[in-house]
Amino acid sequence: MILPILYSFRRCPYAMRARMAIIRAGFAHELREVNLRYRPEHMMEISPKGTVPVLQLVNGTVIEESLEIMQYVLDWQLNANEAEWIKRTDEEFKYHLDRYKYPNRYDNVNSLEHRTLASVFLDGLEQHIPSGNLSDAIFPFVRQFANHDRDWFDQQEWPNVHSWLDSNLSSEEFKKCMLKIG
Ligand SMILES: N[C@@H](CCC(=O)N[C@@H](CS)C(=O)NCC(=O)O)C(=O)O
Repeated sequence: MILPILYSFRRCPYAMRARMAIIRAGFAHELREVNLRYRPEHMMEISPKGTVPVLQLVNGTVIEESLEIMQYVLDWQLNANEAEWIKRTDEEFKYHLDRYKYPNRYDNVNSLEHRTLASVFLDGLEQHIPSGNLSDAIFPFVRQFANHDRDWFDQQEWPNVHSWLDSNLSSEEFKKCMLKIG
């Protein structure tokens, strides 16, 4: 049987949100794990920008943005609040997360300053814990932030964020999302 193809990378937060949506929707597909150093020829043909996730439907349509994959498989129309939180996640939070985690990849970056700036986002999230699809779109990024220095993260006064993240990480769906293939 020919199935839609999902090119993915297990630890990529964008790919995780797409896989979570696919699991929730029960969307039948063929999962292809990608080594980002040696991207498959077919993936580069259908999506030359070279990022994961990429979903190719059976009719040949290619969806190459994680949020669009979520929206397609879940038939999800974002409301204004969801759109705003996703924008903040993908732009503001991700920007500071990358500089917190990988300061050496940038010029003149102080990792801890970016941890503080990323924390502003988490202070906001603490007051507005997301649910449903929105939660799936955000938590893989917060997971990455938390894992970078778990001791520090655990000491922060974000009780709602901590329990929200824990329940996402221990869910059956997330375990399925992180299963190793091949
Ligand atoms: N806006 C894209 C971003 C995807 C993205 O940047 N994925 C990373 C992996 S976490 C990637 O493929 N990086 C490879 C590269 O940029 O060369 C989306 O939402 O799907």
